[in-house]
Amino acid sequence: MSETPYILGAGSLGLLWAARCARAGIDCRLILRTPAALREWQDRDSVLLLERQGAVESIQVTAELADSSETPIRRLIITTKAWAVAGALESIAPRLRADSQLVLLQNGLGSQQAVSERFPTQRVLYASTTDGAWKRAANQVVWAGTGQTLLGDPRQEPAPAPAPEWLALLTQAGIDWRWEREILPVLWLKLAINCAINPITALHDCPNGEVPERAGPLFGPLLVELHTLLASQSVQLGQTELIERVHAVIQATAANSSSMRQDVHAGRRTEIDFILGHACRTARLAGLTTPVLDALHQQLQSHLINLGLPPD
Ligand code: KPL
Repeated sequence: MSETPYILGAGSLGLLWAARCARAGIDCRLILRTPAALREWQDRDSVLLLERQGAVESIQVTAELADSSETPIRRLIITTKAWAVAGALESIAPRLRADSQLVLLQNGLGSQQAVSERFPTQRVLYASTTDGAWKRAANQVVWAGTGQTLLGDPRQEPAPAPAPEWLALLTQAGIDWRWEREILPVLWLKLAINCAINPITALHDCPNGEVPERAGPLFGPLLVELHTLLASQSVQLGQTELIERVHAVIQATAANSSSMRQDVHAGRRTEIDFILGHACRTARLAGLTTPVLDALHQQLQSHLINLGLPPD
């Protein structure tokens, strides 16, 4: 059976993982969205530039379109933005088989569950990564920081399943990853951290380090609401621990621009609906009252509309 991993989504993370796989000798394929993007890629001799601490490495990566061939795809890593997952997967769906396995690397929550529902026979894994990268050009990625990737299978029935063996390819690529028996609490915690940081950075156009000061007196109540939300989703974490985790991320990434601020700067659709939107909807369904979270969501939506960006 073909173990060739395909990477769907040529954003910063997709390029980074493609580069890391290819430089380790893994035969991976990058799936591009348009014929123009593929032509451009091939005009550059299929060379992907990986930049790290000022040094640039040229790596050959084969790219194709979803409908370039009928070869079945059995290992698919999806690295698109959360709002692009459904459309991107429809384009590749004819090449998936019942035994195909999908790895989802999106921010927030909501897009993952939609994929699990759309592809009920395939094994769909969820992941969360702290790998840092940004795209300098269509074929150039800057590797800003080595993080860790947590992967897991959200299906717990009939019993939590072990990691599939093909994930050893990630180890071969030098990707630091760990199998999580319960991946949903990991994604919920990441979502809570993103709810606390990303909207404030987008609203105030500030780096992560300025978040507590810019958020002002509502920051404490926001974290309390996020803790209540996590508790309603069976995430076992004390309130103080959540507050400490949020502040630790703010400190560790103080000089960074959050992904949402980067999206706004690039005039790109943000992942607001998969972060704040999902948090507010889940709070409603759980019967919680979250006035600070709701107000933040509305404020951010108005801000995005004023900038000419979609509010979802
Ligand atoms: O994940 C992030 C993001 O920007 O989306 C944080 C943790 C806020 C780091 O920037």
